[in-house]
Amino acid sequence: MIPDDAQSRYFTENPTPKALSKHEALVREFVEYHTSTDPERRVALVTSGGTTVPLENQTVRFIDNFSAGTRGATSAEYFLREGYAVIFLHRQYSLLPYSRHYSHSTNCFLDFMDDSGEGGNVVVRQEYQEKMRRVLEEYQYAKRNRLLLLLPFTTITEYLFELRSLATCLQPLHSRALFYLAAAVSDFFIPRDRMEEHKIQSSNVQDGKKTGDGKQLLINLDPVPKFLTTLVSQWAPEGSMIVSFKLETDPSLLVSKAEQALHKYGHDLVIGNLLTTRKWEVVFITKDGEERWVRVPKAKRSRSVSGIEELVGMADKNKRLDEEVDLNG
Ligand code: 9Z3
Repeated sequence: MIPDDAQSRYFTENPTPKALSKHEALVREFVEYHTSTDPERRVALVTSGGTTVPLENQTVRFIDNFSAGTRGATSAEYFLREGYAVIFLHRQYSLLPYSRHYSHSTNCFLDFMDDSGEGGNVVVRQEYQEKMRRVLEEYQYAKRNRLLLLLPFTTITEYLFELRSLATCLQPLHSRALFYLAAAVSDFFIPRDRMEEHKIQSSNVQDGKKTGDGKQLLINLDPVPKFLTTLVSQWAPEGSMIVSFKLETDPSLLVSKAEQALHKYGHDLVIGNLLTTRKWEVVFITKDGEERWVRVPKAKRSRSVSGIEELVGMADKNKRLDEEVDLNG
């Protein structure tokens, strides 16, 4: 399929990210390493976190969204546990696999320690030893075996350039590549040719009717071209699996929007979630028309650090679910 005009223009009219060629080289090397050491190894490209829309080229202000990167970072751990090598394309400073357990603001890592070790040495407190040892073991295993590649982005434009290039770098993997697109992708952006170079000055804003002193800052955003069609038909290796997420706030729209996305882009799976319940329930919309809800039972919600990602993995593999997953939509 030929990319539409908006898409080709997007990549010619917006600047290539500075880190792109370095990231491409890292991904090629990662793919080569895993293909040569284990030809059966599957590789997941997990995208995670929010994408910013800068208002100025020398950016002081930007539009952002809420995503903390929990879904992506948590899911990456489960992919690694299932034997995948993971390329983690994430919003800079959002949550990362493994360290996410100790980086949440309500969960300061210092609270996990005290100075009760020999000679006053700082040690992990007794009650956290077991879990931290398990997390540490998994983290070290991933590091030792070069199973996790961390690549940061910040803006929506960086994200899209990265996605296009990295998908192409995964071509040698054929059906061993999996795309898991959990990043919260902005629908709107300011094209480079309309972006202010320097910090927008309050004295430069236009006359308007509504504000006290008659000034308004009017921001004119363009729609971000829809890239999933091209990812599916051109960038991603043939036979690879592509999973996207659909986020809504209105429950009455979620399923229909997720179904629309699946039909429009023709990929493998859309996982739908609502902003307020995303940690406890998701809906799988599959190619064969199935609508399958996965829920963390109420009693397990507050203490669930692993969260729904663990259940999603189980549901996906059709394992015996018992009372872990409530599948009644
Ligand atoms: C999601 O729906 C993710 O599950 C969340 C995860 C962003 C809700 P957190 O990072 O949140 O755990 O706080 N991602 C949305 C993906 C998205 O923007 N999809 C695009 C769309 O819906 C298409 S790829 O149009």
